[in-house]
Amino acid sequence: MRSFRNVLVTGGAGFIGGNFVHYLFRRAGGFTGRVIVLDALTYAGNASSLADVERDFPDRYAFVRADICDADAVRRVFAEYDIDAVVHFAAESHVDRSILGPEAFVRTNVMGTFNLLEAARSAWGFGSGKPREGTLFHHVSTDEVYGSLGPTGYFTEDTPYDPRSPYSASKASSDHLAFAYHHTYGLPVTLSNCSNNYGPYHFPEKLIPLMILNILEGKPLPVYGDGKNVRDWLYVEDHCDAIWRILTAGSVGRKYNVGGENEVENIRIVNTLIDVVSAKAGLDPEKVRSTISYVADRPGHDRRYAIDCSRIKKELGWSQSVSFDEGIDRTVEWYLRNMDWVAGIKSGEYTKWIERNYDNR
Ligand code: NAD
Ligand code: TDX
Repeated sequence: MRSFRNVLVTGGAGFIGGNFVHYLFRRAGGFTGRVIVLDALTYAGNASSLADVERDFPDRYAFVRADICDADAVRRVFAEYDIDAVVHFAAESHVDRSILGPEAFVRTNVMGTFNLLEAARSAWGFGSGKPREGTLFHHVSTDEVYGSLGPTGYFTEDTPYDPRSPYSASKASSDHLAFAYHHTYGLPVTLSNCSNNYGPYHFPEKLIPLMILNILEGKPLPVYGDGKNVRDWLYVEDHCDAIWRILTAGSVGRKYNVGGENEVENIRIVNTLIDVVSAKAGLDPEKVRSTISYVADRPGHDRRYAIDCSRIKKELGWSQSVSFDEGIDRTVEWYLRNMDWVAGIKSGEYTKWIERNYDNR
């Protein structure tokens, strides 16, 4: 088992990065190191999601507000905190936004990843001098790099890349860069391609939190196209567990697919959420169902994703631990109990709070 002293988590104020930081402190067996979150706090970042970690682990947690595209800032973090592992989540992550404004995706996902890889290579001495031992760069990626499936078949780690949106093309590019740094300079890199996550702290532009909040607020429920596109949903904690296993025991230079083995049509997700939210919030489900609104399809909308995750199961003993019913129940409960978090995100209050509370390095 590898162990690390100073883990740099980029994008730790976002959805999965934030859950991963919680996982490191609360669930990762044997982890006693320090976590340094580096996050630019874009619209999707919310450092208050980590307020409990900051309170409970003041000596083992640090937050740096910085852009991964800022080479000097990233270099300083490697030096100041003596980073020995990177878990790289920071990205522009929403497909619809990538269609409206692709440039930010190329900048952060491609140039930002390049910048981090360069900083790691230089700080750890790969490609020149004597490389430092005991380091690892884990790159977090998506199943969307593989393209779109028809009604049958699965993405394996050997499926050729075929990204079809600016988002997935930028992620595919970052995957190639990460492995190029491994092959060319010997940088110790691991990579994971995961399917759709859901759970706490999910930004309410994505299907599941958007539907939960629209149901509660009595707003229309926008379903793209015929609603029959299929995603493979995984509860976010199970993704965090997969990343932890790769970090500590995965083979360097290897990629791992992670998935829920839980294919669901979008319209079924919407109907399930209508039932669960209505039951918990005392709404009439049939009245809510009448607010479903079929809207214009997403341009280039990938039809189906389905992950074959047998490699990580076989090699690292990982498996999903939270069923879809249980995960949806927990997620809806979380949103009902954390409406202040939602309100903060929507008002931008937390962004202003963080600007008051942290130096802008
Ligand atoms: P998110 O949008 O919720 O969070 C992204 C975080 O990155 C935010 O905190 C944001 O402030 C930060 N960030 C953005 N640009 C930055 C920059 N230039 N410099 C520093 N920080 C920056 O995203 P997420 O859903 O948590 O996804 C995290 C990672 O996981 C992404 O790389 C994404 O591609 C990948 N992924 C996501 C899913 C999913 O279902 N959400 C599935 C598979 C893989
Ligand atoms: O309002 C909506 N109506 C709708 O029908 C929204 C927001 C989405 N959809 C559909 C589009 C997709 O088929 O629901 C499905 C899920 O959409 P998103 O939540 O936007 O996720 P997706 O596009 O599948 O991408 C997600 O999974 C892979 C993440 O956002 C990515 O970051 C991740 O890499």
